[in-house]
Amino acid sequence: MTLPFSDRFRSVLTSAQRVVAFTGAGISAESGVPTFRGDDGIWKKMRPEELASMNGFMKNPALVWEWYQYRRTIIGKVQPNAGHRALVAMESVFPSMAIITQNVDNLHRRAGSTLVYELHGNIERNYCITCGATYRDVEVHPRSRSPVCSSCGGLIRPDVVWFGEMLPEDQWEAAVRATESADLFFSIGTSAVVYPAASLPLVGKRAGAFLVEINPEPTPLTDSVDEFLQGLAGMILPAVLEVARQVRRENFA
Ligand code: BV8
Repeated sequence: MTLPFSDRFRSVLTSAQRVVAFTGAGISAESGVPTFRGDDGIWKKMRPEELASMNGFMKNPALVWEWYQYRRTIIGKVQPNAGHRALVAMESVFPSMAIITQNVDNLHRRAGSTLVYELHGNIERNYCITCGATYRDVEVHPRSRSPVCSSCGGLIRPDVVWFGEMLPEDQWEAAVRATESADLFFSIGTSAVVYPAASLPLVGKRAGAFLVEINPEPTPLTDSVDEFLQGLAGMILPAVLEVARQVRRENFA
């Protein structure tokens, strides 16, 4: 697939040294994982505050567990797609490549990406809200409110960041450092509305990165980017990879 990339973008692909790919639910859509806010979005039916907040969890832990088990079932059946795989291949094209993801589906790691910062946690991990004991797989019994901790009897919750909760400090600080030193920053498959994660693209641009957005539709970020590649990540990222290999081969031949 040949795309009309601008000369500026081609020149940046030729010289880029430190690349960041900031991703949202859209990069997993072609794997079959529903997004949050799209037409098929999982938040079309339920209010996010009910499902992705501590208040919502304490009010109805069974409903929140039902939602996360539903998402775990979907994620357990899907595979990384061509978009995830192109980002893995870019690790051998650019000297430094970091993934900063808002996704909790672990698909970047399963695809083989080696440097992944998870800003909103990981759906494969759980912990006890009382003693902090961590759990991988938990059994959710239909009639129980929530799985409970075998050590202290506290409620177990998914290890994801809910609304009103701080992002994991180590992941956030490392993501900001990578963003501030990037010379090429991709914002891929995100509606760019959830903060503080959504502040990263402009932090990168202000620090000097060439800012590229990949999305089938415009977002609040689109007017500020240097290159808007309108389309599906699974189509566009392999094309970006191909052009990057070609221009760097020509340039370093
Ligand atoms: C916090 C749980 C601080 C995990 C989620 C300003 C500063 C700081 C905070 C705020 C602020 N303003 C408001 C806030 C509060 C809030 C917030 O941002 N609210 C928004 C909605 C207004 N932020 C928070 O609460 C954060 N915490 O700030 O704490 C604090 C705390 C205490 C005291 C003081 C301060 C926590 C945010 C994390 C919330 N957790 N989910 C889970 O279950 O997954 S949010 C949820 O949205 C997911 O995590 C998801 O990752 C995130 C972003 O969504 P997207 O990934 O962008 O997905 P979406 O469906 O929206 O868009 C998909 C896009 O893909 C679309 O554009 C579509 O066109 C595109 N697409 C579709 N198909 C494709 C595609 N693109 C490419 N290819 C395709 N094939």
